[in-house]
Amino acid sequence: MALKLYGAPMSTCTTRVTISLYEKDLDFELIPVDLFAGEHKQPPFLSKNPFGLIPVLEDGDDLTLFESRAITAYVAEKFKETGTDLIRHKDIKEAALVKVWIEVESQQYQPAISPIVYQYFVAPIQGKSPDQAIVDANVEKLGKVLDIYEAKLSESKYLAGDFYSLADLHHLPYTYYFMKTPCASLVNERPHVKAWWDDISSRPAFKKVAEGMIFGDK
Ligand code: GS8
Repeated sequence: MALKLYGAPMSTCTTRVTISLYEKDLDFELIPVDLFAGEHKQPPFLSKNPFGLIPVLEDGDDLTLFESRAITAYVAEKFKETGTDLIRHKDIKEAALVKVWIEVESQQYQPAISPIVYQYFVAPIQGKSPDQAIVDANVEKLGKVLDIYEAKLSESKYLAGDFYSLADLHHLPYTYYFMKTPCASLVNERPHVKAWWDDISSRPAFKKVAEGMIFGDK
């Protein structure tokens, strides 16, 4: 098979890519990388990503990519005529707005939400309880970001406009885990953010991926 994805079904960065592949109705092979055994820090995997992180996508024998957002951009561009148009390739202004909100997710949203998800999902696996100071600081940070989302989503159905795109898709993995934490009210109490979340998380491509998003006993 031409497309090989190295990763793990419960990993947020891996699922960011698998959702994009399902939106495009593509066949691919998911090759599991055993993080607990440290497989990603061993030479065979390091030759694919020298930073020792999943996911990695191989397209044929001559292209190896890492960084989940760069991979989804490649998938969306290479297969732009197939499945959902995730980059608005026919309209340069819409395409630019997609890029803006892709940056917002990576620069504003992820830095605030990921420490919260980490404290509730990863710390317990390491035998620790969630650090409330870290949770509180990031809840405050995320709340401010979500106030901006609430205003934006009261003007358009999705982040970059009235169309679903990579900008929305990139939010799915972390928000999915976040909604299982005691902090989910941050989304639920903002009506436009909540309606957006209900919409994007009910897409068939995501539902398929969410089945494998089981972290520890949650
Ligand atoms: C981050 C990759 C990453 O942190 C991306 O691909 O978007 N910016 C990169 N991968 C994590 C799993 S994320 O679910 C990983 O490989 N962690 C293993 C480790 O840190 O040892």
